[in-house]
Amino acid sequence: SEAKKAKLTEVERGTVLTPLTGAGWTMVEGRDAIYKEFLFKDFNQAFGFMTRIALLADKMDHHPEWFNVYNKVQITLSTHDVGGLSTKDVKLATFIETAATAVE
Ligand code: HBI
Repeated sequence: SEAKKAKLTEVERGTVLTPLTGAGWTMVEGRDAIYKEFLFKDFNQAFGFMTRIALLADKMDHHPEWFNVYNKVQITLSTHDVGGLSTKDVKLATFIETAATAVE
C-alpha cells in the first residue's frame, strides 16, 4: 500500500480525472467510484487484458471490481480504505487504458 493514501480533492478531480472521463470512464451512481466497459474481439483478448491488469493490480495491492462475460469486461475502481477515489484508482485506470489500446 502507498504511504500517502487519501481521497482525491476537488482540484485533483478537475485535473487527473478529466483525461479518464474523456476516455469514457464515468462516475458510478451513489458512490465515489469510476466505471468503464471494454469490448474485445473474443474471450482470449478480454482475458489477456484482464491478466495484464491483474499483474499490476496485485503489485499495487489495489484490486479492481470487475465482471467478464466472453468479450466484455466491466470495471469499477475505488479505494475501499479511503471510501472513495484516490490516486491509486487514477494510476490503475491509466494503465488499463494503455492495456486496452495495446490489444486493439
Ligand atoms: N483494492 N480497490 C482496492 N481498494 C483498497 O482499499 C484495497 C484494495 N486491495 C487491497 C487493499 N486495499 C489492502 O490494503 C487491504 O485493505 C486488504
